[in-house]
Parts: sequence; C-alpha cells; structure tokens
Amino acid sequence: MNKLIVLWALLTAGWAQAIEFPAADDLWLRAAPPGVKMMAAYVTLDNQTDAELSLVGVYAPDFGTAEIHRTVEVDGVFKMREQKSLPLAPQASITMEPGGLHLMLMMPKRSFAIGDEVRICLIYADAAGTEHVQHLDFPVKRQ
Ligand SMILES: [Cu+2]
Repeated sequence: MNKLIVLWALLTAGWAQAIEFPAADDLWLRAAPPGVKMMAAYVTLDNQTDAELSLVGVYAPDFGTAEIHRTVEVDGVFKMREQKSLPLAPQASITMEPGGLHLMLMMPKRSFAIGDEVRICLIYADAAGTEHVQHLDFPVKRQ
C-alpha cells in the first residue's frame, strides 16, 4: 500500500469528524438565592443540519454535577426526571423552559450575580455514536 495512504489512515483514525452544532438561542441561568444547591438553566437548540444528533449530557465547571431533566406531573405532583438522551432530528429543535425540560445544575462551587456569564457544555452524540461538546455561556437572569 502507498505509504502516504497508510499515514493518512493513521492520522484520521483517531479524529472525530467535526459537526455543525445546533443553533443555541434564549440561553439563561435562573438566578437563585445564595446557598441554594440546585439551579436550572434553559436554552432552545435548533438542529439546522441534515444530520441526526442526540443531546446526551451536560457539564458545567462551576457545578459539582449537571443533568438534563424534564419536569412531569404525576398524580398532581410535579417531579423531575433525568433524561439520558434527547433526540434532535434534522431540522428539529428542543425547547427548554421553566416547567419542562431544563439543565439541572447541582452543587454550585461559587455564587452567581445577575449578568454573570456561566459556562455550560452540552454533549451531543452523532449518528455514529461519537460525542461532540458545545461550549456555551449562559447569562444569569432573574426570569
Ligand atoms: Cu431538575
């Protein structure tokens, strides 16, 4: 085999194909009183490509843990359920908002003031199962 082809194969084997991330709009982290151990963040994600994606995780450096949650009503009681994977089909969108889907951020490592920008990273899996991380900054807002 041509040596150049072998080299090319070696170089590309470990590289995840870059993807076009969904458009992220209306990002905000809901302000909370000091000492609160859980905060919620919201965003609208719009997959404007023809590629199948799934939102499979979230992390935030300023928090101990982060999960994707959906608020559901069960027998008149509101409960939050962790969502391990949310499909984001081509040209589809995911809307997170109070009372529905949200990013649940737990164990804050610092306090946040209105107007602060807080880094939150969304993890997507592509059709091949490869993960890609989208780094976003969420402004802290009262509502
Ligand atoms: Cu939650």
